[in-house]
Amino acid sequence: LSLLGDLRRAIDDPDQVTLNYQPKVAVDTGALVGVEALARWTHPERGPISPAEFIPVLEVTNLMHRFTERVLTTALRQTRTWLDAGHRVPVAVNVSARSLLDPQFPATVAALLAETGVPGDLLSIEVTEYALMSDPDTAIRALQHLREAGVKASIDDYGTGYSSMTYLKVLPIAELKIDRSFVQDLAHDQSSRALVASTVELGHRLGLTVVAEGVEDEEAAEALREIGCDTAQGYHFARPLTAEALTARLEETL
Ligand code: G
Ligand code: G
Ligand code: MN
Ligand code: NA
Repeated sequence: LSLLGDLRRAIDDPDQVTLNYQPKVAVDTGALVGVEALARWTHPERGPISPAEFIPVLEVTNLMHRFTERVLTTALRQTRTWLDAGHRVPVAVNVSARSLLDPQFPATVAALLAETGVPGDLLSIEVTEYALMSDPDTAIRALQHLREAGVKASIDDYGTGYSSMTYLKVLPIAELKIDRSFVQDLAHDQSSRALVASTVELGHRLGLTVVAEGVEDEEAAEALREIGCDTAQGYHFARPLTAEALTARLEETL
């Protein structure tokens, strides 16, 4: 039983690898400000396999590049479909360290934007602190190239990795995404609240947008409003949705 062999065959199969889209909303109005694309793999015999299980397998092989390209292609085609239907939906794609540090990555992104005709400012990438810190010079160069194409970068799971003031100073990023471990108990835990409030202030002072992920209840949403966080994402607002379900929501709010 080889997960990697199965993955190699699954990557280009639209029945096996699909994307869900989880809404990101403005904390003050609840309006949709974008979506995060999340990969889903339905194995023909084993059923659904979580990205938490298969991404680490891909990450140690060059197959990761093909997978990232597949996810970007699917996400940008969907963004194009929404644009054609009159919906401007910024999409965020998770990009692993291996893909971000691939010297071809910025050119691949630029080519996919050109091919789909999606404006670069409708795409952002979510990268972890680990991806940024493992080879900061290469990461900075990649982020600068992407920025020239209008593509913004977000630090995912912020606060759980190698948080360093040095990289906040030098990295061309646009957004901090506070890890859900700090958001889930925000309303009841004074330390979490202090950490989230000071991260929001730090982000704002650096000119960054701050997103809270893992917002699961109204109490956390209310605390984020009091703190002045910009954007929220989590089951309280919406679960990751199929493209069809997200389209239905977009049509509802017209
Ligand atoms: O969607 P879910 O919570 O199961 O995702 C689990 C983990 O997998 C998260 O850390 C998420 O960032 C990651 N993930 C989901 N989709 C992708 C993807 O397309 N590429 C990469 N690199 N990671 C992904
Ligand atoms: O690492 P990353 O932030 O990309 O992970 C996103 C993951 O978080 C996805 O697997 C998604 O399914 C999950 N997720 C999204 N909203 C919530 C939430 O409110 N609570 C929890 N526990 N997980 C969430
Ligand atoms: Mn993410
Ligand atoms: Na995250």
